[in-house]
Amino acid sequence: MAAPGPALCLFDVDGTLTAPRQKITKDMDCFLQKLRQKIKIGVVGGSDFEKVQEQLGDDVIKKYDYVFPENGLVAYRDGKLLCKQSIQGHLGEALIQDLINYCLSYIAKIKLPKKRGTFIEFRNGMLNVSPIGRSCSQEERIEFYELDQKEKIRQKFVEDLRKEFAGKGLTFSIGGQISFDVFPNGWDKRYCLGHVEKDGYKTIYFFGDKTMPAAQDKPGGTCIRLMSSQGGNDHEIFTDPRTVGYTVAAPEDTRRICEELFY
Ligand code: M1P
Repeated sequence: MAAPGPALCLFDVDGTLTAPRQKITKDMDCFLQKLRQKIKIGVVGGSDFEKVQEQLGDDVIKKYDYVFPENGLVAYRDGKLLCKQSIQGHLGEALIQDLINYCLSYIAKIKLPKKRGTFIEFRNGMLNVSPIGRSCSQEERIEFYELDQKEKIRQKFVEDLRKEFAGKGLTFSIGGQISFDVFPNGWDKRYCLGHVEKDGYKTIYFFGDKTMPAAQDKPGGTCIRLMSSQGGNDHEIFTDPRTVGYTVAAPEDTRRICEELFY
């Protein structure tokens, strides 16, 4: 049963509202719009705004009270842009270039069954790094993901980066299937809570699929989050005292829990 008072439901996207990097189903879309008649709803994803739109619809900012791409480093409320962070402004050009150059040369040295294009996606508040390249097909994506689970390609890559960039205040976060995100420490999904705090919610529910800890955090230093079978980029917001967290296994699970809580 939901707690009394004004409440907000915040949902992760991949694995929580949709299959990874896929469009939301009609059923789930309708369900969320009905839920919105009872409670405010928002989404917080690691992906950038274009990908959130691809998955949740071009009119996503009209369908959700809050839309937080890139962990909330880009933020929309009530259909309007609230803010956009700048990673280059925060880290400075020298560090950004060292990071990009290092990643590109690391990728150049590894042999994979397939390599495609867009190895680094420069976003507003983060860099997204993909050893296979973001322009791979869906089949190539799954092939890489299965290989990565066996050979820990991304895990080894972020372990290496962690050593190389120790003390630079960077987080390396594996949240999806073919890539990892790099951003300043603290710019994880908790970042979006700063935008909703002042709106006076008594309860902020959070639903995510990658909520398990997988962390080796070094205060003030480099933070690395390694993906265990379920660990990943929802962990910090899930355990934050400002949220009531729910772990889900798939969109159907999200729906079931919402029905139990709000109907
Ligand atoms: O939302 C989780 C992740 O989704 C994508 O990951 P991938 O393409 O590797 O499956 C990316 O947009 C990533 O930034 C994001 O964290």
